[in-house]
Amino acid sequence: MTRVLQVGALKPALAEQLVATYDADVLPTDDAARDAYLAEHGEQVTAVVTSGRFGVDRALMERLPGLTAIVSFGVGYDTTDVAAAMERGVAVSHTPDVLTDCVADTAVGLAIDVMRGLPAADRYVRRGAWPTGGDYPLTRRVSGARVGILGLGRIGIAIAKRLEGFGCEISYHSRHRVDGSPYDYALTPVALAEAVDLLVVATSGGPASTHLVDRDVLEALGSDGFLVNVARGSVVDENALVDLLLSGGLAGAGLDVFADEPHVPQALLDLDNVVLLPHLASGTVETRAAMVRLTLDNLESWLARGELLTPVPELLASSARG
Ligand code: 8YV
Repeated sequence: MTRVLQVGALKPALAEQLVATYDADVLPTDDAARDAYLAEHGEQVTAVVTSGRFGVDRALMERLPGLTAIVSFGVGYDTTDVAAAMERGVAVSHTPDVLTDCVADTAVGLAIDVMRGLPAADRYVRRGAWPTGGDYPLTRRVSGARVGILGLGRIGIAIAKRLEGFGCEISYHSRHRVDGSPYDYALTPVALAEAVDLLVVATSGGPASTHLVDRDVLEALGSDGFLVNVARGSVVDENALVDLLLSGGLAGAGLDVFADEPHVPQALLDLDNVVLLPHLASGTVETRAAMVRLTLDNLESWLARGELLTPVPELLASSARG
């Protein structure tokens, strides 16, 4: 018997298909109703569909002893406890590749916006400041800038390729040096930040990368340096970021992600040299449709053949070892 459970709010197109095809349940959000659902049906649930925003933690897995797979929408899956899933033999999938281009496009957009001050200049025109204020202050050149990519995975590479087209000099830091990469490898995030004008964060989230961009890294980037983050808010020490932006220790930041979404620190809202986006990097009609499709295809393939199309890397690594 298959019982599919939706955990967290999902795109309507995905949620509707889950009901139409699998007669899926939705885990209630109210604590008492959730508890009652799990007590009554938890043992029958065989597959969970969720997203990177919600995920499945260890405590929820314990309430789902018959669970065989967690199918997650989004490339990032730091909200799902993959170690707990692996201990239980629960498979986990995500939706890589289909969103790479749009996320990379957004990173480049943020870089241009923040370095050239485009949103701030737009505000200048709109508030009628141009006729009296005259020429807008000079901004910083993107073409030819030295760019550091933190996390040279699929998305990091796509960002680097785009910025190569701008004549940028690319270097990177990743957990491991990437074989055959044409870009210079920096041994540490601090060394990378010291060497560049723009640091782009494109690493995956989760405990291993929490505050990888700490105060030291931001200080190394310095008062002429810019930060762009399209990864996870948890990767950057947001308090240190705010301090340095306020004190002039950093030139500016373009952020699609925050430590406590959807809440953005007031200090950031008050600054003119930051560009703030509501976690929209993959949010195009085309890419979201492809993400919905890949999520459904993973579920279908798991239920029909016991195979995930795009398992998370930890699972791939353990099957390669085993
Ligand atoms: C998703 C994202 O919209 O894929 C990711 O990791 O951050 C976004 O593209 C989000 O995860 C959905 O919850």
